[in-house]
Amino acid sequence: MGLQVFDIMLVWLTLLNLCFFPNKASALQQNYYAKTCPNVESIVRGAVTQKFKETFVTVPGTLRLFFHDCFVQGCDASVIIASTSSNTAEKDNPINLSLAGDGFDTVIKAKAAVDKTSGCTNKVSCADILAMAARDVVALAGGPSYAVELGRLDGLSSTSSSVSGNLPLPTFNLNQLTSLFSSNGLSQQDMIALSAAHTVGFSHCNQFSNRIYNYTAKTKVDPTINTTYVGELQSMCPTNVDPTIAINMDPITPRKFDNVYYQDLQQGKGLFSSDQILYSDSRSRSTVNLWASNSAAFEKAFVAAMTKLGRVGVKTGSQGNIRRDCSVFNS
Ligand code: HEM
Ligand SMILES: *[C@@H]1O[C@H](CO)[C@@H](O)[C@H](O)[C@H]1NC(C)=O
Ligand SMILES: *[C@@H]1O[C@H](CO)[C@@H](O)[C@H](O)[C@H]1NC(C)=O
Ligand SMILES: CC(=O)N[C@H]1CO[C@H](CO)[C@@H](O)[C@@H]1O
Repeated sequence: MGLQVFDIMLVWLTLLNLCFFPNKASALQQNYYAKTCPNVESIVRGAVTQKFKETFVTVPGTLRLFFHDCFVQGCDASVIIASTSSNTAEKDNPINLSLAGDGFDTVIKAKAAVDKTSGCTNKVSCADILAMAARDVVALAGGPSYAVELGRLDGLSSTSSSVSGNLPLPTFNLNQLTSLFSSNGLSQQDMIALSAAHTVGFSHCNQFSNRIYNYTAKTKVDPTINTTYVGELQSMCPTNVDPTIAINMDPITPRKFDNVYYQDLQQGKGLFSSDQILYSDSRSRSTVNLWASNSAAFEKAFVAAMTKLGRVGVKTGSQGNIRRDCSVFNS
């Protein structure tokens, strides 16, 4: 009898929760497409694997695209929208500059593979395809795999102006990083875990050149950088460097999704101030040390953080739709 009362209360609490927090985790579920497109995950994985065989760049490209999507107006594929003569879209904000074309292409190709499957046409959102693809590229590069929550709709707006202030800068310190992630419902631990995405991919020299040439008026080189690494960075990125040159962010295992990112930080080989600060600041150092030595603990934290990232600002009901073309709003 007591149990039944408890059960009824639980149902009520769940319903109340759904009413008041419609965009929280409850909006998403793992088997969201079980009835409409049951094989969606293997279709997306197939397309992403094909792209991965063509170019490794799909790994960092797709992972970063997911992050930039979620932090600007939520995970709603607004980052994929192309600009038109009357609208400058998110992707054309200068901070994107390096969003790799291969990330966009991965989503477009996976969407095409889904849409050509009978029954699935126009049933799966671009936002969900990006969330699945981000999960798949991590696994393809040797990182953890995990069940991805689905049920996002595609957003109805995308503006360059909405980007400003919503993405972290490589010069951020721990307080700035923590507060930006916190405004998206992510903890400092989540932030430290997600930063390990920099275990793959590239950065343009201008993103960190101040650290190796012009740190402060008095100190040319950031004293937290490993002296051997400074020399390597200076030779890869000379002062008059072609601005299109990009270098590996993880100097040790650039094509493997692993916890070597944290070992890099222990040796002063974090590329950005925002990376190295995670070790320099005593408040986050113990987490870096733990994950540098314990890959399983890191992977667990990364999966939890990616799942939370995937819940940011999710659109449901009249807030969105399922785009036919991921780069264009439905007309
Ligand atoms: C913590 C704060 C973060 C800052 C300040 C930051 C900043 C940057 C910058 C400046 C670049 C280099 C862009 C370029 O010059 O090409 C970059 C690359 C990248 N970021 Fe982050 N990022 C952060 C967090 C994240 C997160 C949370 C993810 C994903 C979960 C992520 C994924 C990536 C990836 C994969 C690349 C490589 C892109 C490529 O090779 O195409 N970053 N990031
Ligand atoms: C170094 O930075 C200062 C201000 O931060 C700037 O005025 C100066 O032009 C920079 N020098 C070089 C060589 O980039
Ligand atoms: C700097 O890097 C070198 C070689 O890559 C490494 O042997 C050394 O331990 C590092 N220094 C510090 C302080 O971690
Ligand atoms: C991939 C992409 O869309 N890059 C754009 C980012 O923003 C810069 C500056 O506005 C554009 O020139 C790029 O084309």
